[in-house]
Amino acid sequence: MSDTFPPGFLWGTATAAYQIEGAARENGRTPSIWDTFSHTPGKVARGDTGDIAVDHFHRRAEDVRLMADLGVNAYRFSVSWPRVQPTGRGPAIQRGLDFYRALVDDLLGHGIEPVLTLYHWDLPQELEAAGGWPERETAYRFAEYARSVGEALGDRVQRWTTLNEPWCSAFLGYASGVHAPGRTDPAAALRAAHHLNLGHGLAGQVLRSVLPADARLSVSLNPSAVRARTQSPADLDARRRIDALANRIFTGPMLNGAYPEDLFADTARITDWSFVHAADLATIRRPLDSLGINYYAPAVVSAATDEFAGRHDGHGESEHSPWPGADSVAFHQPPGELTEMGWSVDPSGLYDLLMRYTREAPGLPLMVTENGAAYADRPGADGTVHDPDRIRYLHGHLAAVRRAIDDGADVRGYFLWSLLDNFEWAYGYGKRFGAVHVDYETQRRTPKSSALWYARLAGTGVLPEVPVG
Ligand code: IFM
Repeated sequence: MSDTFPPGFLWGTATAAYQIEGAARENGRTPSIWDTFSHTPGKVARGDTGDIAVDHFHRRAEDVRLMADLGVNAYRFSVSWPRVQPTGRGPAIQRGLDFYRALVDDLLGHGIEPVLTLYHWDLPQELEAAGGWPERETAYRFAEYARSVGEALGDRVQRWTTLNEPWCSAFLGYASGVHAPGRTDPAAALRAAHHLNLGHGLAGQVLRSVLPADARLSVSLNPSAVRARTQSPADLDARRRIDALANRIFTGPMLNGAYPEDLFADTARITDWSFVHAADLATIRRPLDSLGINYYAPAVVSAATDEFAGRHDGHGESEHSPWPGADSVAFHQPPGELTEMGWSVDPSGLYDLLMRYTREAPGLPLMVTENGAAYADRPGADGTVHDPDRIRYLHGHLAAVRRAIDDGADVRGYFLWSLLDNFEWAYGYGKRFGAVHVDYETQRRTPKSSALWYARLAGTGVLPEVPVG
């Protein structure tokens, strides 16, 4: 296997607005569902919020210089919807757009390609008050917001992503409730999934009409590399159910213009899916220029026999399942090494997903838009931060990407999650995913050894060895 990546490969880092920006009440920004959720006692560990986060809003220039020093050639960030369109309707406010314009100009000035995500989970609270993603209207509001951002930044941003991980928005937000807005209504979660799909399609339509012809459109999914615990028919059926709810519910309409029939059957007791209008599917199936894949760990499932009953969750702690219609499925901890999130370290899941979408979406370039790991990193006495576990994690996953390329996958880029330690949603600041350490008291940034290792890779396109010790 070659350890050299193709020329032109994008080497990036990724972040999301609510996780890093802070400045939650500045320049006309209003609360998003995550502001409301994080300020609700008991929803986020230690009561952490994104009010200040890592103060990226004020440290933008420093953070871009940090990236330039690492030698990455791309940066994936998200736009905060309530910063540019505070009520979720009507004209965008210039002050909000100015921040992203300045960010993009800084990036371009350092030769770093901006990769813009429109929605990384921060729905304006006013839209949630009007019903949120379970309501069809939210998809139209999203398209209107996409138009404003497209018109404002289309002259300088070529790569556009509609949604980040719509599975999390729909099922962690509306079924298990571990994410904002914290609802626990399985029927609402399925409606939300459809309206996220519709929002993706409508926004894609609008973006194509306002962006230059060479703009590239994508979506970032977090498909589950789901495996059956045994090859028994019952365990294989458990796998099929989770595959439908995690993966095909999005790729079905987006890539093939149809929801899977087995999904309808599995969820028939929860909803009749009458909220899907006939014309929606053609809208959702928009030609994409690449498919973004976010990957951290595989899932192992079985039938929920008595022995395994109640292990319905794979994401966060809730008595409510994020898997509507899959009560008959149990989740298992795969054996082997775990990250600080309790997620297993298994690069073969990434390889499998890249090969799967190579087969299922022939001709569609792939991009690993998130991959990384949380570890309990602490500065040493000399102030440096050594994170050998993260280097091993990254090395293994990048080797899997390289192997997939050898085997025919058209992978065009890799984005390390994350540039900086940041607000890890319901876990607050307790989990550190950054290649750059952030001291949350002083906001001091210190590149960890993984950042320096990644810089060598970005600079040469050749996978460096894992340092010994
Ligand atoms: O921090 C998140 C990110 O916002 C979305 N993908 C997974 C990451 C790690 O949990």
